[in-house]
Amino acid sequence: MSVRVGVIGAGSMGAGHARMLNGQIAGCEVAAVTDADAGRARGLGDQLRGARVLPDGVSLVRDARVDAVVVASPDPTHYPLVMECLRAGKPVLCEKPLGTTSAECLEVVEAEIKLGRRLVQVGFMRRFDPGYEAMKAAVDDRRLGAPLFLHCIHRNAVAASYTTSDMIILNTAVHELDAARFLLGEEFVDATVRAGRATSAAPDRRPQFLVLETASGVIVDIEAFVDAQYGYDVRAELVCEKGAMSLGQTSPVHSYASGSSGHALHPDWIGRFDDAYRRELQAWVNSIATPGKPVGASAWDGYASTKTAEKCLESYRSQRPVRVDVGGRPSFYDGAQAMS
Ligand code: ISE
Repeated sequence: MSVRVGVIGAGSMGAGHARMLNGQIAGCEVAAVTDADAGRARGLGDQLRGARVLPDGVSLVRDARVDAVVVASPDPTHYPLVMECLRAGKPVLCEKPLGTTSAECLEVVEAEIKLGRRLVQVGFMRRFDPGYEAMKAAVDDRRLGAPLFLHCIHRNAVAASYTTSDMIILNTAVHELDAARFLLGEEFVDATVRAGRATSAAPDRRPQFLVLETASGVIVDIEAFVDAQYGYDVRAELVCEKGAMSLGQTSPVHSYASGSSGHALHPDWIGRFDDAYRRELQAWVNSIATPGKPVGASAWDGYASTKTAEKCLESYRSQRPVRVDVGGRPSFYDGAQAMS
């Protein structure tokens, strides 16, 4: 059976997902697309074999010829559309964040538990990146002993002009918050955030430096800087009792020219995590075909990462350490990939 996917949002993320689903992912077809900008939706629909262009997200979710939904529309639309998918009983892969507040995310968790079926996957694509997967395997089999520190760097070359200091925590560093939860298999208990001075390229926002501690005492630090100019640069080094491990380079060649040597960087996350997006979509489609085996970040993960990011924001504002308590994960989410 081919899963008939509806894609909501025809911006760079939605269009990217739709094109991958259309040609590179087995077991599915793009049945419908929609976007608040009808012209943009038509433009995307024209590139995809057999995809209908529907007027809005709600009609796409309710459409009888759509089996599963990808939500890649603007952040404030995520929560209502995911709730609509739960009402329709359809699997949904929602781009992060699951909601704009942890309260919204918790409502999704509660609605999913009430429904009694795992239908929500959150698009934290790094869980499907081979580098993070290898690190997780090393943590899980303890080949390097217990983890002690996780050092993370998240630099964007450029950011949209409307990006604020708050968004650097809620929208950018939240990837590391989820990746750390995924790697370490535990929640955070404490967060301290210091904002650096603004860069002349973006005087209205401040690079952020987050230091968190997990329940077992692993220290995680995250530099989140969205105006780095030179390229998209994501790094992570895990220091354990008997060794350390860091993400490898993403370019296939190392070049030597004009007195320097190095590897090329991607301009943004779309290229850097291309492989992770493809693997994420394939795993999602496979999980729909074999229900009962959910993959990737769950609604609980969407909630816990947003709740932790909100606590980091509190620390940024107060410039004080803040306790983090996301509460106990409901047993409904046992066996989820993050906390196996
Ligand atoms: C963006 O929304 C993403 O999800 C990217 O992965 C991240 O690098 C960027 O900072 C965010 O704005």
